[in-house]
Amino acid sequence: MPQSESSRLFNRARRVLPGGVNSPVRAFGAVGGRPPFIERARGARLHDVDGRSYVDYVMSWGPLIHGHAPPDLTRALRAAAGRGTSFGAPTAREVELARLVCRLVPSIERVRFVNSGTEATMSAVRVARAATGRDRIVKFAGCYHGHGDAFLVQAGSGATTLGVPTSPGVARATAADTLIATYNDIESVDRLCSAHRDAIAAVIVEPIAGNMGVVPPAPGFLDGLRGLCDRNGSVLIFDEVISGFRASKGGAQAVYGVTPDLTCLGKIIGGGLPVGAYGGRADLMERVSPAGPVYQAGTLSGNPLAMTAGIWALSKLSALLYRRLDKLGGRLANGLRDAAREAGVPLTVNAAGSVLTPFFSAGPVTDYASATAADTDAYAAFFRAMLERGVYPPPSQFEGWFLSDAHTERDVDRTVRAARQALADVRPAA
Ligand code: KE4
Repeated sequence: MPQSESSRLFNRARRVLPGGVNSPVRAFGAVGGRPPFIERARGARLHDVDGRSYVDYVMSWGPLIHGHAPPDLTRALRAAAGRGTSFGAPTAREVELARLVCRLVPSIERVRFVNSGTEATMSAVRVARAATGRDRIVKFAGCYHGHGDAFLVQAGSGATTLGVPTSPGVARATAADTLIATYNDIESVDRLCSAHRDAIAAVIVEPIAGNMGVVPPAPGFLDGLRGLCDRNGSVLIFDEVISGFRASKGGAQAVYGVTPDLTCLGKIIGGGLPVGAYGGRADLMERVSPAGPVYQAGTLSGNPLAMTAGIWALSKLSALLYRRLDKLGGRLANGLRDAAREAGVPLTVNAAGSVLTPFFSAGPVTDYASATAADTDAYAAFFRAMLERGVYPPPSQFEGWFLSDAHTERDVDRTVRAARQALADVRPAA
């Protein structure tokens, strides 16, 4: 059989890009096979260079809540590009997006735009360390906050997917300042606060975990973190890079009614262009240069094209959109549950509105240990069978399936039909 164009491109890619990709999980290392190279996308569909199309549930790992290439967004970007792609100087658009963010997320009194979620979380931790004069942070096993050194300790997402939750190259002293707690186990955090009293600058948490697969917070967990941080004088950082503007217009903090001191944002805030942001209490954020001494900078921060896309994406958020996405997410989650029950395959589907994860496990899945007990070989077989049937889920058991306003009930029903067939291919671990 002649070599596919994707395969030819992958061979060329691996001679110049480590693993042939610019982000590890894209290489399909955890699910087998070779990744299709994408030529274009529109709505909920990806089209690869070999003429195949797929219903997309990666959606660029979360940013595309309105779908791929919405016509009025691409029109706005064309016009913006004609006015210049980058100035390295203040623009009205970055003020407009900042005002939008502060209005949608009231805990954010000041915000700084950066170019990725990684930059956002790195910078938020720097502010917390400066404000408290402390060095240690608490993160949760299985949570992923980008590839900053301090976070690559028992990290989720691709780090877990590829079997390196704690990355080589992270200095021992850095790793020593990162304390690990168990998600949904407030006692594990309390023990760390007692053992490291007055040394913990911040607790950083995904308020709805998405990087061990989707794991919602247990009742009282987020409130418990708020109370421990208040008692311990630590900064509570919500990493809402996934849940921001996904869980609701105000993110997970609006859904659960818990107010962090700092919030990290990404993905949806850039409408598919590279934007991250961190923000929160004015007394903390006014420490950031040039208002204060905590240095943080970026050549392309506040980039006018990215600000244009972010303004468009946030301006299109509506109560109707979230009602529709929640309904679609429930349809898909229940469809997958029914398909697995009919196939006799143990499957636990964790869902949070329009993002969900089918774990190949009898469940429940409430933390990193129960998530990583899932049958990743079964997920890989299921993934390959879905891809063959024109459905593109995330190439990892430990990621979320994202829906968008471009997905339809027909897409979801087609996905569930494909899942019924694909589950017949899955041989659950004996
Ligand atoms: P980026 O630096 O990738 O923009 O954001 C890092 C980040 C921070 N916080 C959370 C909660 C995140 O989920 C992420 C990035 N998410 C992964 C997918 N779960 C990005 C995909 C990839 O690494 O290729």
